[in-house]
Amino acid sequence: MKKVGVIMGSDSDLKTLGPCFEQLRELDIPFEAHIYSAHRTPEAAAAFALRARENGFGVLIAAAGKAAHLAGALAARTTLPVIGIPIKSSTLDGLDALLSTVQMPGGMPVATVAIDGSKNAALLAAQILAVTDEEIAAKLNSLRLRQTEEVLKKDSELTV
Ligand code: RP5
Repeated sequence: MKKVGVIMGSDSDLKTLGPCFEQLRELDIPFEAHIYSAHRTPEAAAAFALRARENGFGVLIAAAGKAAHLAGALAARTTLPVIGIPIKSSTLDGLDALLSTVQMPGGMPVATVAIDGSKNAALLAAQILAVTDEEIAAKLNSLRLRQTEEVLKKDSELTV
C-alpha cells in the first residue's frame, strides 16, 4: 500500500494535525510525518518531495501557517497529489495561510482543505489512494455509512 507523507512547517503545527493522524490510523493507512519548512529548511523539503514517489508515497499532505508556501513548494517538485492544510497560527486567523496555499498558479495544483481541516486532509488522501485500492475504498464506505447513521440517530432524537 502506498504511504501518505504528512509534512508540517513547524512543530507548532503538530497539535492541529492530531485529527489527521487519528483518521489515517483508523483507516490503517501507513504514513510518515516530518517537519520541513519551505523557508527554514528549503533543501530538505525539496529533497523529500523529489524522492517521494520512489520512496513509496502516493499522496502528500502539507500543513503550514502564516506565509504558507510549503504545499506549493512540495507540489513544484513532485507529480504526486499534494493536499494543503492552511494552519491558523497567526494574528490573521489563518486567512494568510489559506490564501498562500490555495492561490496556486496554473500548472501547479494544490488541493486545499479548510483552515485547520486536518481530518478532511486525511480523508481526501485516503480517497485518492482508494482510486486504486479496494480495501481503503471499502473502509471509506463503512465510515460514510456510520456517519450517516449517527446524523440520522441525532435527527430522530431531536426534541425541539
Ligand atoms: C509556518 O509558520 C509554520 O507552518 C507555522 O504554522 C508558523 C509558525 O511557526 P513557528 O514560528 O511556530 O515555528 O512556517
